[in-house]
Amino acid sequence: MEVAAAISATDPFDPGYRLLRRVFDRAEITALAPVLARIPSSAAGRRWAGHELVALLQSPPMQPILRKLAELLPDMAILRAVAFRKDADANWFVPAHQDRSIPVPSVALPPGFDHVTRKPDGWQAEAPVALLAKMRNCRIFVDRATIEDGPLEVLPGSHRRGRIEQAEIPTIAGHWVPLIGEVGDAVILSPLLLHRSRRATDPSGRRVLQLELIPSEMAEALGLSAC
Ligand SMILES: O=C(O)CCC(=O)C(=O)O
Repeated sequence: MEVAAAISATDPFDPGYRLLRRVFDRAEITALAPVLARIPSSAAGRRWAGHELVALLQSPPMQPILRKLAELLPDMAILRAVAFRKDADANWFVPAHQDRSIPVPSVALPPGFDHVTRKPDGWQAEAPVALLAKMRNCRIFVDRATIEDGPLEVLPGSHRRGRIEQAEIPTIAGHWVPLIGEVGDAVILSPLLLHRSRRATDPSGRRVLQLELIPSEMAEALGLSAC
């Protein structure tokens, strides 16, 4: 027990997320404008998977971002990109949840996957917990996100519970942490970490680019289309 506590005290990822300040500089973020302009005006977000993702990842503004990402999270491949914007026209809230569904090439699911659904950008299915535990989401702060912007909130340590049923969530005690940050900050999260997002009380239009990563060798072994 003491050994376990000592190990977790030295593991900066132990809470299930890590907030990193000023990973990207302002010029790198400003260069993303054409990418982010593709978020529909009244919608919360825009997703890229499959061929569209390949095109996005090959675009010039993404190159400095991808180089830094490869240093932060080596030997991982990007499976999906999502851009979120929360403003006065799209001031959404998301109840607490885990991100358990990932893009899959077809309904012929790899072992351990289930709950396949068809999305406008392709198929997605719930991945097994052992795989999700190895995946990471990297959220890049394109704009400052203050407490008034309805920032992402996380429940530290909740990723260690594995798969959490929706009905169980209200019974889980803990202190929710708002992830507020400045342009160019980034947060790396386990997709199993419970997260939520409330409506903005004073929306300034915060945008986030989220890149969802899987260990490259797992992507290859499972035949998942990763770049
Ligand atoms: O950006 C947010 O506030 C919430 C996004 C979200 O729910 C998610 O990343 O799954």
